[in-house]
Amino acid sequence: MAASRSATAPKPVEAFVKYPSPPASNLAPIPELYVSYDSAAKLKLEAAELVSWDLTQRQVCDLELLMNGGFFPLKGFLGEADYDGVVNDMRLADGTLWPMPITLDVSEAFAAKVEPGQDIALRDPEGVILAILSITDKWTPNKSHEAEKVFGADDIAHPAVNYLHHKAGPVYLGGPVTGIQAPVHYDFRARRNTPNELRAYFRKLGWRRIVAFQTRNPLHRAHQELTFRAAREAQANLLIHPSVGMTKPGDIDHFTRVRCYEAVLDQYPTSTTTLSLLGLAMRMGGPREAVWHGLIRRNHGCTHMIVGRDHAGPGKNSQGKDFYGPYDAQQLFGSLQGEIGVEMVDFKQMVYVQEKAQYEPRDEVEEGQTILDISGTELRRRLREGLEIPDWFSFPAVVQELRRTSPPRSKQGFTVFFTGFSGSGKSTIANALMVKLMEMGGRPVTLLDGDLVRKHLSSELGFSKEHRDINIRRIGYVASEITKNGGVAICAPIAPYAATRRGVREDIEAFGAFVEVHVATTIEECEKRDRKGLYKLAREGKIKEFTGISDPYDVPENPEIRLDTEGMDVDYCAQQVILKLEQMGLIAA
Ligand code: PPS
Repeated sequence: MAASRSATAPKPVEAFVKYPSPPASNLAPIPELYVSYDSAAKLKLEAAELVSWDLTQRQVCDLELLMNGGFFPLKGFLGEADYDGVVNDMRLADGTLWPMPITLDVSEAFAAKVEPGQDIALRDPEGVILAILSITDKWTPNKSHEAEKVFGADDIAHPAVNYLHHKAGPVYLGGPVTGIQAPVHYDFRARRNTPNELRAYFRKLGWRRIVAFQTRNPLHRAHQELTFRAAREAQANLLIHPSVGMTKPGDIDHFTRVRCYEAVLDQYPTSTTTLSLLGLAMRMGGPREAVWHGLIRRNHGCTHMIVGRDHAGPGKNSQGKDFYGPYDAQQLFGSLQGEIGVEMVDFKQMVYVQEKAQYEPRDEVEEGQTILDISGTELRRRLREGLEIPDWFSFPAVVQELRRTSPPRSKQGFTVFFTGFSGSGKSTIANALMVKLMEMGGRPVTLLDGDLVRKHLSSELGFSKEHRDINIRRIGYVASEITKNGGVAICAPIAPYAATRRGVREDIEAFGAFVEVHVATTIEECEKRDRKGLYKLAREGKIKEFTGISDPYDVPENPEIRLDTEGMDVDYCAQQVILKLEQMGLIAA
């Protein structure tokens, strides 16, 4: 049983003072939850004795903003009464506006080990102790209700709802946090600022009016025009404040984005513009998220915030319709801006007017003028296929950065995943394919053959469902790393379970194409060939759990290719795969 810190050390004052409202001026320091440097060293030793929770990536982001005042007035992860208020009415139990539940979700097994009244250590994924949570509440939330109220629908097409149901643990712990140290970031350190660092910077430069621009995308010309106009309209200095914690799955990674921001920074007047990175884990919660962003920007010393079209939009729901109206966020923000403490600078979508060779808000374009626009999806398609991205749309330096990390498909990594019975011909065709791809050159090719993997990676595994799944997930992991780094992975296991194959597909498609090849040789033909004599042994019961004889095989429903090998030579089969790769744009014609 873990010791309770309250029994051994006084609670640090900073974490428990009630701060009813933000400082009167946007330039005064905002309260943080960190203890002093000396107390931190002492507390760390005590915390090492406590039961500890290893924070997820999202929880690290949330904790950092809790500790540095970015989530002021929160003093920790929400307890149940505050959670109920936030979920149902966007308000903490004392009535303060707060639209987003900031909760510490944990597993059932961990929850069973701790009780309210107990202190636990919060560690980052490397095991570094960042904070102590003094648990006041432990409860099992109704996640569907949370999804409905906070995100407007219990629909897993919404990234945050998907996260809630599939990634977040089932039990929430709440209570005040005592900050020991900030999470360490090794990237773009000079560009990361706490709310108090930004406030001090604004103070130093004499900036009293600051308009924040929140973004999760690279800046193109439309954004530049929007930010220029916003700064002019608000007569304010500009803070480009991109979220670099977690954004929408599938977004351009923050490393690329920050290089893009840096590339366009010299387009802005240095004396009135600055760039700072915000380690926020976004939820894509549209209107509620906009209000949340406003509070966070207020805490960072901003007086204004730009709210454009479809702010923090999650995309389409499972019926193919938008989750929120394009200007819902502006409406909600506008109705609450007095309480948020930040004035909204609202904009309609900016579009390029060809005749005027300039950007304008869509609602200001005169009739008969030609509007040009490139959507995010279209931009990704052009990058993928190596097509032109016009100058009116973006800056050459930005396009160059994007092309570096999003090369056309013919230069990206991919995985060819053969599946089929033992003796179906998977390995032979996979080998032929490997040689053909090596002959073409261009990318490194790795063959992860079933037998070889079992020898080198999975030698301790047998053929139970559990072991087969572990084996395939290992292959999938290695293939996803190869794909991520621009290589070709050719896998050739039996992989009898559709659900496991689907999981591997999802892992790999995050980095490149997944080409499933069903080697559809019938079990009768495989048994007739019986090249390794295994079918005979399986029939005699000397090999157990033999796929197709005494173990199941889920026939792939929609593979990219189905190869019928009977009567076909290996070369022909490998060539069919090459043709498919060409058709998918994975190898240059
Ligand atoms: S799995 O299900 O994907 O993990 O199987 P895999 O790693 O591809 O291993 C299949 C090879 O192991 C040999 N073997 C068996 N196969 C199926 N069932 C049982 N019980 C079994 N025992 C041994 C067999 O030679 C398979 O090789 P291939 O290359 O498929 O013929």
